[in-house]
Amino acid sequence: MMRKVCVMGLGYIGLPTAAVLATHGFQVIGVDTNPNTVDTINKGEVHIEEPGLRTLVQAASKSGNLVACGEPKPADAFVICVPTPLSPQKRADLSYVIAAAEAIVPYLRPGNLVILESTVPPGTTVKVVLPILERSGLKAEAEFHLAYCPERVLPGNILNEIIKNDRVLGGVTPQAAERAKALYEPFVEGNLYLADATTAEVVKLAENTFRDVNIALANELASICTALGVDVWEVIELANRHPRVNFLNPGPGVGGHCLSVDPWFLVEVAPQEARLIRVSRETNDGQPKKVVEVIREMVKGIERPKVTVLGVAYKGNVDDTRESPAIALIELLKELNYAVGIYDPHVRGFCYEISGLEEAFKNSDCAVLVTDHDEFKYLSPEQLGSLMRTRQVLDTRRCLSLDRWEAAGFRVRLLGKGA
Ligand code: SAJ
Repeated sequence: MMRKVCVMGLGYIGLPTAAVLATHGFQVIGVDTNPNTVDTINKGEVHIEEPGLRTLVQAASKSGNLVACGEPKPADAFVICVPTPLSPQKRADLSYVIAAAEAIVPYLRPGNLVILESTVPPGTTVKVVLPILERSGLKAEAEFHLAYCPERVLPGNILNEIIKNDRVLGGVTPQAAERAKALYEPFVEGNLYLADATTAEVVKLAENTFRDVNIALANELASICTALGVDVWEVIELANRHPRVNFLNPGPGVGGHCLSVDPWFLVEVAPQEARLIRVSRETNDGQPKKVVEVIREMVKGIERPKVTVLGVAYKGNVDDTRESPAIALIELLKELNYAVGIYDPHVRGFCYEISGLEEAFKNSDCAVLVTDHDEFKYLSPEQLGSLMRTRQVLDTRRCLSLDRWEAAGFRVRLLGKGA
């Protein structure tokens, strides 16, 4: 019987996982190296924005089943949910995974289960994590179990998807996969598919790569349509009426800690083969520059133009700015020596100053919608237009009702629609 679980890392994946396990009868020790995170969670508070998470963490914490700590404690299972950042050389930085595995070593006991959930290059579970855990003197297979069980949850809908989604459980041995099943079965309503660890690692990367490559295709189509003077959004809407076609949406670029990072882990292990994957990454990374080209055209002739950036989160209705295309976009605008006003109702900490809505629009020559937060649909073009020097707006997500903005005297542009 598994009762006690140590969740290593209390971020976007670890905290929801710890809270869900705790509200499904497990005794959970949430481990994080950041003392502020530990304090916040022990007060029943949360340090990240995710619908329903605060309530769940409060319930878990009140029940006594979730306790946060700076280091691990002996447990039946250890679940590693730490980040794997991308190095400047576009390779996986495994330092957090290695540190978490090393932290488990002194606590590993015969019969324990260790699960890696962090996204990693294929081979990491067997070649990196397993040898570290064996430093405990225990042997994998005979004395402890190790599995790779990738998360699949969509930020913004994590608590729903963590329960409902199917999962792939990749055991270093078939017994390890079976043991992993015993941990996930109590709370996962989706199907649980057993595989080997390396297969599960590739499955995770393949999923996010699929999405990234398809977004790159939409972005490339947007550039083609702009050159042709047609509207990519209309093209996609009509093409998607075909029973076997399903385009994703173009936009200002692909951000977040998953799609913009994970495909590189496949490039890392197979640089010769992963050609389409690399070009797709480069296409999506090139989108902020495309957006800036449109802005340049719009503000041509205006001296020291000011641009208002609406939204810096990597996607709508989240507070996460990791790898957000807004960062590259703002950098490019600053390089051009433009003044930049930034507004995002969801984001607190950011590398550039975020102001109030009115301040961001004051004397502006062009507003550019980067993130499709719901709030932006309800902005008043009349009110904001009266603050601006030049009434212009560029929508990179087809989020705004541009008819309304046009009626308020704006010159409007939609990314992917030829002028
Ligand atoms: N985006 C577009 N066009 C689209 C869809 C998305 O430009 O049509 C952009 C978004 O604006 C954002 C980026 O792509 O900048 C990524 O957003 P997303 O909503 O596609 O995905 P993430 O990064 O929030 O979550 C993904 C999900 N993966 C897949 O759908 C295959 C999620 O299920 C994974 O668990 C998550 O990565 C992860 O943690 O790996």
